[in-house]
Amino acid sequence: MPYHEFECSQCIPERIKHAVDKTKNDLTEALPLGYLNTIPGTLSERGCAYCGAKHVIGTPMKDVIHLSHGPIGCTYDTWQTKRYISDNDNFQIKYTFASDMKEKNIVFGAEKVLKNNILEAFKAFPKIKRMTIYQTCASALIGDDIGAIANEIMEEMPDVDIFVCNSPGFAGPSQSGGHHKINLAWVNDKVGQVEPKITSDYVINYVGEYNIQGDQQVMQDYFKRMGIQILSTFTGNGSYDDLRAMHRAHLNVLECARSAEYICDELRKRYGIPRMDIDGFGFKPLSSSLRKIGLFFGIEDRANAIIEEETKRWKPELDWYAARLKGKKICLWPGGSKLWHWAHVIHEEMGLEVVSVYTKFGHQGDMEKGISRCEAGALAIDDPNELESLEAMYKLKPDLIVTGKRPGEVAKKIRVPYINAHAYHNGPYKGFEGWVRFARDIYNAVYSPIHKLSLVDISKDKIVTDKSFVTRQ
Ligand code: CFM
Repeated sequence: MPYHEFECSQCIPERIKHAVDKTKNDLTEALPLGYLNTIPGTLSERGCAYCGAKHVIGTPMKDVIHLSHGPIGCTYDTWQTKRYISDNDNFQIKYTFASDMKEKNIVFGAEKVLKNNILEAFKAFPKIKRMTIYQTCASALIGDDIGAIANEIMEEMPDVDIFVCNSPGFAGPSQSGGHHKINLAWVNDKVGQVEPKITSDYVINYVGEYNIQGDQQVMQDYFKRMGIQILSTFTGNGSYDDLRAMHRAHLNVLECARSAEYICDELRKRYGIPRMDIDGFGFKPLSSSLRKIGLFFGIEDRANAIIEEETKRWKPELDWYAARLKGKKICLWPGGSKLWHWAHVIHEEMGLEVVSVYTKFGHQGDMEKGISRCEAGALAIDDPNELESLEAMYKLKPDLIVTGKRPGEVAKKIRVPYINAHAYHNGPYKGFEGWVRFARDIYNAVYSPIHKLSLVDISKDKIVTDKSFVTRQ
């Protein structure tokens, strides 16, 4: 039965076209609406455009003081919820900086406060000479000129460089608006300022890769073994000055197109650097990605050698998990592009049945790719709220969902195990080894006995309340 035909006394009429199932024949009915403003009152799971700019793309840069110009809550609420690690002792994860705007700053302006904060931060960390500053709703609404302050500081302190990102929370329907803004700001303001040392005939920017629990480092290892120089990574484990040299790469290798296709397209237009979309998740997509890069540079043999070696090493482990996961029902509920990176390959290589896909902020094209890659009958939802995801779980009875912390915690209460799609559990999940780690986390989640401790069991025909375990009271 299609989702919108479920009996739902609280259904919001505008939401009906945001959920469809894959068996719809009429093409105009086959895709949920996507990337529209959230309907007020639906309690969306989305993040804001400030969060998309700062937290997804800006802050994985490793050798930088990342400062928010706004109330303390904006930076606190975007701090340490994702694990974008780095090889410089995780400076960018350990510290967060904010100008801590208060009511009086809203009335009288906060430019002086900001300037003092910048000086204080550089004084506290004298080895760090690079800074990013993020506008928030509060500082945008009162019109503080962050760019002017940054220029003043750079004149006073010639050894520092500051990047300003004007992407307040309201600059788009979701975090995706912030991705767009920071992509363009970086290419406009910073690319072309540093001349890199070229050490190979094969030079790439690795783009749309955020080093969640080490994804970038796994992939970097393959590229290095192929003799490829990674000029910069945008932005996981990436260095500020390397990213100012992006204009010198021969090829942009793009992982997450949702968040970073904009900068690739600009680099193609302005500097003639081609864009190649790749996929580091799953043995087959990863193998063809490495081969594709090899083909581009005429070093396909090097790619093949790595694929052969890694497959031999890791495939037996993957198959062990796949045999035990076969037929288990999974909901893939990430934010944007992971939905279509995972939908087909998790079925083909781990044997799982994808019964639902959703995206918090993906554009219509992301959903189109996602839905085309999963099984008939799968339920597709755009920008769901908590009630909708609960209803979907009751109806579909998945063995597992892969999603964020908020829906994940709700799922646990009704005996549905969850894996964190955004920060991972025991990642990295990219690379051959990473894909096996993902399978292992899924296996551990599906078979863990802990879920029986929940009060609600949705695996029964009716929702039952089993209180037998609370007899200690
Ligand atoms: Fe790209 Fe991402 Fe994603 Fe994304 Fe994200 Fe993320 Fe995600 Mo969380 S950049 S679109 S805004 S792959 S933070 S690393 S996991 S929602 S599916």
